[in-house]
Amino acid sequence: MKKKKLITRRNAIITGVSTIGGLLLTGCSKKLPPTYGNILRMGDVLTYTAQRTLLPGQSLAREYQLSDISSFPATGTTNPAAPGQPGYSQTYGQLHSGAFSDWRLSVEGRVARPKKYSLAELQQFPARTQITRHTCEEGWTAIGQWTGAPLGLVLQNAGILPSARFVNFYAYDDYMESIDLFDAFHPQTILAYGMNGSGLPISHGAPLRLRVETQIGYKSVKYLQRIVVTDEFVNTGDSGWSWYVGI
Ligand SMILES: Nc1nc2c(c(=O)[nH]1)N[C@H]1C(S)=C(S)[C@@H](COP(=O)(O)O)O[C@H]1N2
Ligand SMILES: [Mo]
Repeated sequence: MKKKKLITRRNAIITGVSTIGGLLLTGCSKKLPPTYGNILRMGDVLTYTAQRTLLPGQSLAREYQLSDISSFPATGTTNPAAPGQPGYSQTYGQLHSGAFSDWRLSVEGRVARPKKYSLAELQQFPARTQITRHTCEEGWTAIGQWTGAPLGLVLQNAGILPSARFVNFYAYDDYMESIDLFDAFHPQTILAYGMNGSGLPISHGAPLRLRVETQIGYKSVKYLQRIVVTDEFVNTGDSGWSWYVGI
């Protein structure tokens, strides 16, 4: 019987480690994270390098069946419309009072056509629905169904420029995260307005959240306000969390 070669997480990390030397020698910076050299973010080098080496194509995260959908806790900010709650935003409160009809997603930075998209406009992009497992750094996972516009299509619509390298996401609760273009154009990276067949509830990021299925839960920014495309890495590494957290 032929032995199947398993790519385990451990193997992946080992491969990553042995590759780093090679990458450094050849000066190939494409496979090093932008946080390279930051001692507090050394873990990025392992996960980023391992993933970029082992998954050169756009491998999909596992998708599940409707019957696999589980209960889904809401964490971090769960209601920016509520005064006194963590992440409260008066602007968000007003938008929520108006059923988000005045809400717009601004797409700006290194794009030829900066734009403010309404929810209706985002819903006109060919929608993608996916049932995936969310993994939180706090140690829980949950399976949910997400529907939204592929981020890559929206970026193309705004005319992403050749110099673009990172996509930064800003939320109403002052939360911020960024991803590189490899993850931004991943087919499962979507701007989600639907969850489990309904509109996105407030607790899960209404009216629009990011879903990055190739990375850990904190990359999936809720309550989106602004997307800024940059040609330089914007380091907001004060949270203590790694920038790159592939799963
Ligand atoms: N704007 C915003 N996005 C956020 C957070 C947050 O506090 N604010 N928490 C993150 C974390 S740590 C996780 S695990 C998920 C939680 O998503 P959920 O509340 O829908 O389960 O959202 C991520 N996105
Ligand atoms: Mo999380």
